[in-house]
Amino acid sequence: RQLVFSGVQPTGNLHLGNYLGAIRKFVALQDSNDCIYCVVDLHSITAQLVHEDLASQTRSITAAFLAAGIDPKQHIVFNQARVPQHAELAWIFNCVARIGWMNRMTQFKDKAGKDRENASLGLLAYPSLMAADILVYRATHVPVGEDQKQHLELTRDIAQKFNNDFSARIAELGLGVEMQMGDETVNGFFPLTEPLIGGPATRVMSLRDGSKKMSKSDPSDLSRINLTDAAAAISKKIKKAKTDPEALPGEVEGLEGRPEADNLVGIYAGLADMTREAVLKEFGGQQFSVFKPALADLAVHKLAPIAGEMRRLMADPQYIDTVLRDGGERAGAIAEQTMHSVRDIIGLLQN
Ligand code: AQP
Repeated sequence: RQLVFSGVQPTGNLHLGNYLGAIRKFVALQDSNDCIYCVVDLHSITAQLVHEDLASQTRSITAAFLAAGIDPKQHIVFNQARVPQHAELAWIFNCVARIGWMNRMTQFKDKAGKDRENASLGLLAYPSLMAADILVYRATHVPVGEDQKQHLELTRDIAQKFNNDFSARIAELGLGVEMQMGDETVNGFFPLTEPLIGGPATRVMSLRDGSKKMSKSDPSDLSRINLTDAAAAISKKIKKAKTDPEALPGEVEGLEGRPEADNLVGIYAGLADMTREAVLKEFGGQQFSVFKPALADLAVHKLAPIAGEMRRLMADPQYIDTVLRDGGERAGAIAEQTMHSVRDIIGLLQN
């Protein structure tokens, strides 16, 4: 079985991009994998240290995981700060990774903006912590949206450098595992984790601007559909979504150069579990005045039950805390095993 890990930051309302790009995949992967899903609260303080509602947002993301269908008994759901081994491994990875690698990350450039000297050191080291989140469980697969691809590549670079730098020690301690790298079989401690970025909605765009990613931090609420939006708000946002005056094309090639139309078709495909081709087979030649209400109905049909269940769960914060505590204990046991080996590999005294 593969070991799947992924995380979501408690930085605001979850939106359709987070759902289609990540959470829905988390749910689908449960049947045939062991899964660890984490609310990455330590990541959320990299951009803004003081969050008045960090605790309630952490519970809200947990509620979204459960409401979407993640089973916290079969799998592991917890918040990152409960397992200090994430931060410990991140520190070691800060010493493995190079500053140049971090400086090249587009998310850092976007989030730090022009005033880079004033960005937190944590924002620069964010990918190091993300690599630690994944590798402290030696996870083999990570479902994420397209925007996280570069961070996953960096995770592989860190794993590879650690494996190379300590290859003799890993072999001496008998801690290596065989893995396939292209045509070569290598022996390493950390796996070279594979990203799982597939399907029609790996990069859901803003409803107001087809060139910008749908994001929690966009100041315009009309730019995104929040998982907790009421049916009327979902319909209004889709109705107001930016489009062009043309009808929908019959073929996918006809979406080229039409980012807003492409985005709405992708959202429909993601929600209905169809391909873009199949959506256009159904709606090709139709005007947006026909397509948008159909999309709104579909979005309400898929999202309303999740919102209802989230509300029910949020009314019982003690239950959510129990889930996180139990998940934290189980995650911590695995993470400590890895860290015990890592400390031995590096030569840190611990016994
Ligand atoms: N627009 C998107 N389309 C598809 N997938 C997306 N994800 C985020 N936005 C989209 C995926 O959701 C998961 C959790 O994201 P996150 O909360 O950890 O971080 P983020 O990417 O920073 O999310 P936001 O909403 O864009 O927040 P801000 O506004 O703070 O930057 C990840 O797997 C991500 O790929």
